[in-house]
Amino acid sequence: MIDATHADFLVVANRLPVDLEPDPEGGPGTWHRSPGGLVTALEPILRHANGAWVGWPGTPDVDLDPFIEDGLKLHPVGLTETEVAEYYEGFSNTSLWPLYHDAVVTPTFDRRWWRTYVQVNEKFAQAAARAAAPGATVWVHDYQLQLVPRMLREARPDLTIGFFLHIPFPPPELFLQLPWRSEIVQGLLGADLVGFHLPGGAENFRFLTRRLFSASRVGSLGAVDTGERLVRVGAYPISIDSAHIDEQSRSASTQLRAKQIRVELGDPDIVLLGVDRLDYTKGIDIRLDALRELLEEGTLDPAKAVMVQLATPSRERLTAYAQLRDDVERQVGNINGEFGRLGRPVVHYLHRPVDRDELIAMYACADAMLVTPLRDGMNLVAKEYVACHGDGSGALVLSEFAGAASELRRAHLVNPHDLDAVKRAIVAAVTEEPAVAARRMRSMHNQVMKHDVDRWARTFLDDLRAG
Ligand code: GDG
Repeated sequence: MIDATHADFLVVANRLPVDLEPDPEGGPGTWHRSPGGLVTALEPILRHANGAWVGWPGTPDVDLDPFIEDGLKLHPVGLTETEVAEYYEGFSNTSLWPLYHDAVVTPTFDRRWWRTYVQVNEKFAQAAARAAAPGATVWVHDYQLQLVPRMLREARPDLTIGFFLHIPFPPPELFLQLPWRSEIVQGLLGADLVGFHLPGGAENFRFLTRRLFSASRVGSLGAVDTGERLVRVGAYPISIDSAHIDEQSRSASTQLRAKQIRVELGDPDIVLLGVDRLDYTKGIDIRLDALRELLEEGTLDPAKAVMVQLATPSRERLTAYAQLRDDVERQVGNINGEFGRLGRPVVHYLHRPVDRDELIAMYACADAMLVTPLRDGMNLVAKEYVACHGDGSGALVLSEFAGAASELRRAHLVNPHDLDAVKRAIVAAVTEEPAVAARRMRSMHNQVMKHDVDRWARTFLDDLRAG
């Protein structure tokens, strides 16, 4: 058991940075670090600043005391099976997730889910209030916890509170559909600094504070005046651990594995790659449609081009996700049925996570990366691919509707709703003159190397503390 009252810096996120693997014998289970950019970026800050992390351990109905894992202080928030179903799968992922992604799937609004969302946000706020030292800095993350800033401020007015949204903040006309729109905006206004990936999200939020609370007026430096306090609002595009990925991609073992992967794929001339959580916002179906048409019309030769699609399982209990899996797998089956040969499928589809080293080797191997979301807050996959191509090889096809498009301007940018444009972009990516392609890639690589996740975290926290 650790002293739960003394963290000077606190991260509050839906998930802890560890996963509990249950023991089949009924024992206490074992913890595994869940790799991710956020943990990588925040770990050194947590260690040096006497930090702690508040989050759900990922398994329902377990009640755990605060504990230390690999030197990180962790404060688990226990959730019941019903809370997971209503707060996480329901309100977070069936109401907010589709609404914030342009309603590409119709959001469902359910009053019971909302009540559970309020109740669970209260649990997180109370856990944070218990864990924070006097005057501590607290950084709350993402759409599952938008009420926490206000709840925490009410409990602990001494704290400095930041909030960062990892997904897009939607245009006001969509956001205003939400029956609890005022409560959400009020919740966020409990923070001292509210951060979004892009200036557009920050602007949407500022507009809503004026529209919903006419007393608010916009102050200087992008701040909102609530009448009681100034809340700063800004854009902080997240990034990756660029130096580490760059170095790993150049290592002899990665280069060797990348060559092996190409051989395992049948030594094709062209390797196309997609890497996504299996999510309906990611446009996996769009790139498969584009591939199919390019094969049908003979622009791509199935004997020379393959596509690898890594689709990591995600939110599998939700109907929209189960439906998407069926649709994508049918598309893959159709393409392979029509254009594959014995031992030579055109689409190599994996529906399971691969380990980090293998993923980096896949990036290094691919001639073109296809990132075609209908809407995406940032999309780290695009940046990871670019970080793996410091030698100027490769090409990136990137949706204009991914946040990453605002930084990776030299990608083959495309409107994912325009199938012909997606096809043209794929063809351009695999046929461009190598010297021109290398200039594009090097310029994007410079951008990603300069703007890494450490810079993102430090900029946000410096601004938060400067207020
Ligand atoms: C949300 C926002 C925003 C994927 N498959 C495997 C694997 N991954 C890793 C990737 C990447 C991460 O997962 C996915 O990040 P994205 O940014 O692409 O997408 P979301 O999961 O939707 O993230 C997004 C992000 O938050 C951060 O703010 O950019 O817009 O939607 O790092 O590499 N990693 C491993 N095996 C896999 O099979 N090891």
